[in-house]
Amino acid sequence: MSNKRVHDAKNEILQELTRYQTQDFSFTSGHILGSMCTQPHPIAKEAYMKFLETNLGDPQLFPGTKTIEQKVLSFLLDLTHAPTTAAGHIVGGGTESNITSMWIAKVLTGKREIIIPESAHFSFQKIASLMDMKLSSIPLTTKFVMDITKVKQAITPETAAVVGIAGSTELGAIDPIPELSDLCREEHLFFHVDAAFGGFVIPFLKRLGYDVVDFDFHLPGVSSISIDAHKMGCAAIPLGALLLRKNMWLDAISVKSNCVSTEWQAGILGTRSGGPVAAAYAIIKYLGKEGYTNLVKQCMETTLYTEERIRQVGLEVMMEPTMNVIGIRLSHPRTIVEKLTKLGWKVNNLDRISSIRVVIMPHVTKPIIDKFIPDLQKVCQESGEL
Ligand code: 0PR
Repeated sequence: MSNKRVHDAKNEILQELTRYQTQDFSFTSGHILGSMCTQPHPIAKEAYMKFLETNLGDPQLFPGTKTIEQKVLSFLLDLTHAPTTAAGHIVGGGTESNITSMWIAKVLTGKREIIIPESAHFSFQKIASLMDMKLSSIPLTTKFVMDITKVKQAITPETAAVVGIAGSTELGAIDPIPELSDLCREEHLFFHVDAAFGGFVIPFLKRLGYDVVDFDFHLPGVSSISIDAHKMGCAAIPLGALLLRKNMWLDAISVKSNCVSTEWQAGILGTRSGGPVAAAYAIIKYLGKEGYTNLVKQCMETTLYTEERIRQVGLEVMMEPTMNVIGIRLSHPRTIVEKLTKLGWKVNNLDRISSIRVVIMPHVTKPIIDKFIPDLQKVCQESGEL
């Protein structure tokens, strides 16, 4: 092909891609109020592109990228007060972390029952189906957290693990992790904390002086933690980690690997891009704990402002926000979501608890909320919610 024809073909393909891309919502629009992800920071984007060809499934081919992976894990282990015996595994996100953790619990205990709160992320449904495990779903208290007395009653000789959530998908609620930790310690049970969202929020809320529940390895009964950098960590998708109290538990999910440069490979995936790991490292290093504290401060202030504005128009919030997630109580949430979508706003329908969810990520600012509230008020008046 001539240079001109190559150039034209390239342009045509890129134009086609742009046509598809314009159908997508973009975080820059400021209208995405229902996502637990945000626009990756420019430094994360640049780092991602730089490591596009790397494969963490073959660490001897990419030892430099492997070192970056260890550095990301070290930051996360430090953030969660992990003991020196701890280790971590980089995964694609909360779903993969939760699956991997329950895989470990199943192998270590040889048992199949998992005790989860009613508010658990739907990844546990996948776990039950994939690994032939049985879920025992615990009702919530009026504060939308796991009822500890019901957890005690649900423990059986077949219990493989108990799961608590530090930042629930629906409302950002934090289960009574310290009490669950004590209980699991007494009963010698594997205790997994799903902090996919809250893991990058709670440590910084604590630094800011907010009174939040402990959730991490400080608590001796916590066995493993899911934490996602592609949510409040502002890294690029996909980047999560499963953190484990004991590094030897990685053996439970390792197999002998032929052809690649390591003898053993841990986890679900084989080939894994180093791009997201480099992106996560870049943003972690760039922001540091100080930078994340400022981000969380900003998100929390906007959350409290939003809560106030919601109450002012006469609507009710599901609970006082613990973190940057707000549930708004409605009789017909689906109708409101549809009407808001027509006005260009993306919020989530929480049919299960008759409400809608707004997540105040770093791209959601007070001026955006000032535009959103009148539209919310209008659609609620039209629909008889107000
Ligand atoms: N655990 C918790 C507590 C979660 O909230 C989520 C996802 C997961 C695990 C699973 O994480 P991955 O989706 O990374 O595997 N919660 C988000 C939610 O349902 C996922 C999400 C994010 C959905 C951005 C939409 C979106 O635009 O809201």
